[in-house]
Amino acid sequence: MSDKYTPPKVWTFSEGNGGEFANINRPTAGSREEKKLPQGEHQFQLYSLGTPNGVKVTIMFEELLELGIKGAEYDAYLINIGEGDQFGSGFVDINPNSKIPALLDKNHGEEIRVFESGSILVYLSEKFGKFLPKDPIKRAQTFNWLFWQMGSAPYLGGGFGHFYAYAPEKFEYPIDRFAMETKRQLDVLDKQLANNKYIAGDEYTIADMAIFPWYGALVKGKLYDAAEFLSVHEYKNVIRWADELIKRPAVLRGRVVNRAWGDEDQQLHERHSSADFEKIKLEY
Ligand SMILES: N[C@@H](CCC(=O)N[C@@H](CS)C(=O)NCC(=O)O)C(=O)O
Repeated sequence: MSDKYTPPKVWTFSEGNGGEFANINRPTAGSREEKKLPQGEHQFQLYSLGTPNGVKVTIMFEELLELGIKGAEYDAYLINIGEGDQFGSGFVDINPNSKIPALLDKNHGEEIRVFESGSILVYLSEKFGKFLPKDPIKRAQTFNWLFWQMGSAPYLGGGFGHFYAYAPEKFEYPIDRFAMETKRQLDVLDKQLANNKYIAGDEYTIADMAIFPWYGALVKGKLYDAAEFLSVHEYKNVIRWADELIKRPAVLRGRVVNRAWGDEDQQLHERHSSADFEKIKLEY
C-alpha cells in the first residue's frame, strides 16, 4: 500500500488485503463449508465471542439469571472468527450476515433464530419483560440510545479501532477522522450521563448493556489501548457510569463468557451453567 494510491476504475478483491483479517475477509456472503453447530440442553443456544458485540448479550443473560429467572439459562459456544467459524453452514443458518453474536431459541421445538446484538437484546427483554421500560417515554429513550449505539459503534470499532489498532500501516487521515468522531461520541455520552444515572434515565436498561462493552471499556482503558491517545479522563460522567456498572456481578460474569484472549483466569470459552464461573477471576 502506498500513500499515492489512486483507485482503479473497478475495484477487485485480492487475497491478503484485509490486514489482520486477511485470511477471513471476502467480498461475498454465504456459507463456505458444511459445519453443524453443537447444541446444549438449555432453551437458549448462543454462538458468540467475547468481543464488545458479544458481551452485550452475555451481560443480558447473566442479568436475567441474577434476577432469578431460571428460564434464561443458556449454553454459550465459542465462535472463533479468526478461524472462520462464522462461515460454517450451521452458523450461517442462524445469521446470514456471518457475524457474532447469533442466538437460537429452541422455544419448545419452534426454533427462533435471532441475530444482530441489538435485536437479541430487544428479543430477550420482551420475552422476559425486563430491562426495557414499559412506560412509553422511557421505552422510547431506551430505544433511542440502543439504536444510537448500533449506529455509532461501527465508527469506533470499524473506523477508529481498525485504523488505530489493526491496520498494518498507520495513516493520519483515517485516524484523525475516526479519533475525532469517537471523541465526539464520548462527549455525547458524557453530556447525557451528566444528568442521568443510566444512559436512558434512572433505570438500568438494555441501552446500558449495549453501550458499556464499547464506550465503558474504552474509558476504562480496556479497548485498543487508546485511553491516553483519546484523553478519556475528560469524560468524567462516562467514567462514573462505567465504574458503577463494573460493580454488577452480571456484568463481570458476562464479560468473561466466550472470551478467548487476555488473562487465562478471565476466560470462559464455553458456558453451560453458573458453576462454570467457579474457577474464573471475576474482576474488571
Ligand atoms: N452489528 C452487528 C455487528 C457484529 C459484528 O461486527 N461482529 C464481529 C465481531 S465483533 C464479527 O463477527 N466479525 C466477523 C467477520 O466480520 O467475519 C451486531 O451488533 O451484532
